[in-house]
Amino acid sequence: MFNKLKEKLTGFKESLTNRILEKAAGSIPIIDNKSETAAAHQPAQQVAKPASPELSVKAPSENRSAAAQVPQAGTVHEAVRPPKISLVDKAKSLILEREVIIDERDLEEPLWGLEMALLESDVALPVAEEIVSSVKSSLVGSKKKIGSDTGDLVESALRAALLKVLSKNVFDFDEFIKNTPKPVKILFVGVNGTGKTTSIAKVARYLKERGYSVVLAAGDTFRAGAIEQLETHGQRLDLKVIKHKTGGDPAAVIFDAIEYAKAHKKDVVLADTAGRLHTNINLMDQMKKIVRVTKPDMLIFVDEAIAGNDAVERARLFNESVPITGTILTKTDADAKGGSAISIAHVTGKPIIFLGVGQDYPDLVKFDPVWLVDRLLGE
Ligand SMILES: Nc1nc2c(ncn2[C@@H]2O[C@H](COP(=O)(O)OP(=O)(O)OP(=O)(O)O)[C@@H](O)[C@H]2O)c(=O)[nH]1
Ligand SMILES: [Mg+2]
Repeated sequence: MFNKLKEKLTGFKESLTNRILEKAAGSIPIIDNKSETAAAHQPAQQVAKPASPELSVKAPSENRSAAAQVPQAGTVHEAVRPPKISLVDKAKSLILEREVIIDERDLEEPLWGLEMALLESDVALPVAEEIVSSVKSSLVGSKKKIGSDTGDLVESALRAALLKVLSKNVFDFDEFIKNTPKPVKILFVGVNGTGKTTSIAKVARYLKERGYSVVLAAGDTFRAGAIEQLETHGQRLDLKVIKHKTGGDPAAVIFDAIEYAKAHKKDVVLADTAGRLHTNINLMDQMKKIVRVTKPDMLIFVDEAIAGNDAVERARLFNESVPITGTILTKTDADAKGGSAISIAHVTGKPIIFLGVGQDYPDLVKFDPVWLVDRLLGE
């Protein structure tokens, strides 16, 4: 899940962390490996710098007190010289507990890299810009204590920026079901093959597990085999499926399912619909009619995470046509990029309700920004 984006975010964290360390190190004299080697080969009595590289990595103030422990000139010989250490390691040790002021120039290049990484991962441009600008504003200007926690500093700026974007429009499905008069009517719409019917089955199981009674409405009267597909789920989950014949009026089927639910005191009606492209005016008009006739409490747009920007754009257009309540983003298990998951709620102004994380019934995760950010940042 989101592996490519995860790698890119790790790359950003590392490049910015190193940059901050380099900056902090820049103000401190570093004895490089060449001069050390040269010094070690000088006659012992000419060695002016501390003879041990171990001492050379300490901060100047510490060096003064450490000077007392320096072996006297003439006692250094090759056999006891510790192994060479890299400049970066030296820098890290030198700047432990120091403070550095991070300015815009330090961030320019890594933030440009971050924006590119987000865009390549199908994060929508305004969302990528918002993430970059939040990271920037949380890092620029302030004095930061630099030490072993420099990586944490960058990570928490990134975490806060992602959480800010993802926490807009959060929606509690369980609370909504609990507080809505029964039967709660939920209509699932979206383009072909994105996982509408599978998501209905997953949500039905989710609701059953929480003690609700569920009726399924076979509102995809268009695609051959669609009614049978829903019936199979109904049998497996032991649920009533209300159906008409293929080619029938979907609004009428769903209306009947609602009537059935009212008569039998069922809690929730989950209504399937045929896949439709947002560009097909007739099918979009048909969807509007279904909404007009059945008055759903929730209109869930279902799309697949792997469609990236396309999924975000389709969500935007469906929402313009008939206001959606939110999205179920499926196939996140197969999505390396993660961009649609980051962008879709921001672009539509409507929440992600669930994520589909596999093909089985339990593979449904109630959307939680912290859960997603933990995955994006590789925890
Ligand atoms: N890996 C994975 N596959 C999924 C997920 N959700 C659905 N699928 C698969 O996607 C395929 C299409 O699922 P359907 O539920 O039939 O999709 P649909 O939107 O109802 O399709 P149409 O009715 O033809 O428009 C099936 O093979 C599902 O198993 C998911 O979260 N992860
Ligand atoms: Mg279907």
